[in-house]
Amino acid sequence: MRLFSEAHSDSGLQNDTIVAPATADQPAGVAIVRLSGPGALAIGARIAARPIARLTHALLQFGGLHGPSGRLDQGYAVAFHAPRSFTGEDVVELHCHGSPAVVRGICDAAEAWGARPARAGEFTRRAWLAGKLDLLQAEALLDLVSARSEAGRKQALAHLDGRASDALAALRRPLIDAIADLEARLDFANEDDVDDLDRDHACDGLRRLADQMTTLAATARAGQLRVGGARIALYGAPNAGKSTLFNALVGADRALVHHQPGTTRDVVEAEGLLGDLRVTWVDTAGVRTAAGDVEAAGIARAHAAAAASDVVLWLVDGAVAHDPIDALIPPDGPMVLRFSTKADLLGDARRPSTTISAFRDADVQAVRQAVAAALATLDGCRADALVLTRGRQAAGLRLAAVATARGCEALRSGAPLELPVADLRDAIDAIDEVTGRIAPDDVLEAIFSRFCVGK
Ligand SMILES: Nc1nc2c(ncn2[C@@H]2O[C@H](COP(=O)(O)OP(=O)(O)OP(=O)(O)O)[C@@H](O)[C@H]2O)c(=O)[nH]1
Ligand SMILES: [Mg+2]
Repeated sequence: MRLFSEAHSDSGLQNDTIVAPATADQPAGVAIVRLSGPGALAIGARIAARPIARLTHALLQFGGLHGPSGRLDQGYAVAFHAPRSFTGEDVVELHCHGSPAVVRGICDAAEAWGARPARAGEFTRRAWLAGKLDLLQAEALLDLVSARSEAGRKQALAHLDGRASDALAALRRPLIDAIADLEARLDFANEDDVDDLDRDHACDGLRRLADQMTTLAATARAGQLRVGGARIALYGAPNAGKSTLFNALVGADRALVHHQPGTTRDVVEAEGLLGDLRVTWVDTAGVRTAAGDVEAAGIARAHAAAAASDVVLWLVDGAVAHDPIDALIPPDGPMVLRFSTKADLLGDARRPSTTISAFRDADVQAVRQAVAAALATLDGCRADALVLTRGRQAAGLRLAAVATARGCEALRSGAPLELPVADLRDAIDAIDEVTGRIAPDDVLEAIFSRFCVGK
């Protein structure tokens, strides 16, 4: 367990210098290699072949970029002097041509001259150690870097701007006030000028606070949908038309289609956008009493994929009188939308509104709209509402709510004031774990290890 204040007591600065590409490992117009730490200016100056004193803060300077064996490329060097940098340390960025060979050459040069390769998330971890951002913002940075949808980008930016941190601070402040009030009464219990404690009134305030915490915790599902995207599984009996509809939804011929039942065996996935949400469409094997081991294994995967999705599109073959899957119970958990398929084979009179044909664009659009509406229901929050984005954050807030409610009950029951004080301290600790003011090492590891190297 590391206390945030301890992390800051040595100003959070590390004694070694790290290097990594800040851009993706692919040919591109430009790539950026980033150095951070006490040796960053000296190493950057050697690579840029100019005196350290000329590495002015935040000024891009053009020139040759060099390694121990000579010139590697031409590009820009820019320094950010501590503490005015992302990590709070001295930072140098080298903007080179985006070729994997050039990037490798510059990293090798930096390592030859004293830097070491950064670990995953190490730049952001250093920024956190220097107090540049809290854990919610570090998670938001990860989400922003990997955002593929408009909803994900907006959500990540709101957290990076500190909206979630502010909301937690607003829940923490009344806890501090309540503790201060109760402790004053403990300290000055015998003095006349301390008012009588209105336990019911104090308790009502704490109860409302606990409710606010529970409400905020409940937004995490919405945040996960917005940031992580949604999984939509196509599920049903063999030949129901799952793969045909999957291909139509994805807009590409991704899954094999055949009139023989039992065509799809593996789970086939494709990503796309639905409105401003990122969705993963999941095609699965037709579910029936399996004809053999291989098919049975595929059906087990189909069940697992359906159970792990947010929405199940349960397709029933509209062209056969009795679809065998009618007898099967849909998997628990996800929201189930049921459609009859192959509407084009039916007369219009026999066509209920939930009957669709994968061959008609308007029907495929209707399916997309139904899924979008289902996801909006699952989200359940206004588009501009502040929502949490991680189970970790929600779990912390639920703990805080429980401890606050416990404090409230202790107050109401007339218990000695030490008891509610201890409960409210527990609530504060739970909030502080969410923001990283108190940060257990395993939580830090779990958060930062999800970053890629260079972030
Ligand atoms: N007329 C018509 N035929 C369809 C429609 N959708 C699918 N089919 C046909 O139904 C047969 C089975 O389609 P698939 O998409 O492979 O069905 P599936 O549910 O993926 O089947 P399995 O992978 O075996 O579980 C194919 O011959 C498709 O051309 C539709 O909307 N209308
Ligand atoms: Mg199929």
